[in-house]
Amino acid sequence: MATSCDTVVNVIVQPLRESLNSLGFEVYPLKIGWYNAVVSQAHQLQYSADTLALVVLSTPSMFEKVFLPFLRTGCCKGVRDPVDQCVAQTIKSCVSECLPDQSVDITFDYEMLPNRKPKFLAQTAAHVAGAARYYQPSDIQDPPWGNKKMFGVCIHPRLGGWFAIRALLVLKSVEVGEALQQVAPPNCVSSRDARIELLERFNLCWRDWTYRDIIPTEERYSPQQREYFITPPDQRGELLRQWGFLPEAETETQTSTNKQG
Ligand code: B12
Repeated sequence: MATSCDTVVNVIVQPLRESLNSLGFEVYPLKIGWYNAVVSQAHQLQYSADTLALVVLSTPSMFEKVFLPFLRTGCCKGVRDPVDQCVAQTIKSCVSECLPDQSVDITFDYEMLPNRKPKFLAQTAAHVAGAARYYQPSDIQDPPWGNKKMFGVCIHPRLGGWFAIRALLVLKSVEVGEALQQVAPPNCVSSRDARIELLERFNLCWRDWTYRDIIPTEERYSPQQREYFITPPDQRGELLRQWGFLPEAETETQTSTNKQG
């Protein structure tokens, strides 16, 4: 089905966007071809270049709007990572409600291929969709860290680093052709010095979260959300018990990754 941008955005994407926005998520459209144009062969997504995809970000309010209510339902018992579980459940249910007639492949940030590569590169997807600019070490000439391996980081124009990239939705039978125009993500960390500072914070002291405040932001994680993500994953079950979301003797909730939001 070849569709004009207006039709796709208004008729297909808008209901999903509104529904996820109300729950603390943001949704940005992209074409698979934009993503495949920049990643290496090993990371190519096997869809035609004009296929419509959506990248989904969680914003700070997701914690209060969706995660705390999810915990109150008692669904976190025995779950490996309660946030991942909650996000997956929310996105899947919004997709089936808002896109009932579409065939949608949903991939989450934590999903890996058998060769242990991520199923999609979340930062690249966010950048090509215009959601958050991906600052990569390769953008900086003669970096002060020399040949040391450094990871890149996305910065959102309104949220700085206070967000996570959660999922890629591919609408397999929607081709958008020339109608969907690519928008560059705002370049909010523009000077070389600021970019060096950003990458150093993200790589050398990411646990203090100062990379998230590299620019002034409209929203941040609440004290309760910070407490949750700052707690090492293997101790989050105990924290949920203290908060009253798990019964006293329960030991089932185990999280094995070292993941924050
Ligand atoms: C594996 C992984 C890790 C590994 C390795 C990191 C890495 N970047 O390789 C480890 C465990 C170290 C890690 C740590 C952290 N991670 Co991590 N991690 C991931 C994960 C699952 C995959 C990343 C990956 O393997 N990349 C592979 C490499 C090869 O990709 P790449 O370097 O970007 O290379 C590609 C681009 O350069 C692209 N490309 C080439 N040319 C061009 C040109 C342009 C213009 C563009 C856009 C792209 C592009 O092509 C290359 C591939 O061919 C992602 C989620 C995901 N599914 O993407 C989260 C993710 C990157 N992690 C994230 C975070 C927050 C962290 C931590 C802070 C911990 C945490 N979760 O709180 C730490 C910080 C890093 C540190 N100092 O240790 C966030 C980053 C958010 C952001 N704002 O950018 C992500 C996106 C998860 C999320 N849900 O939001 N992580």
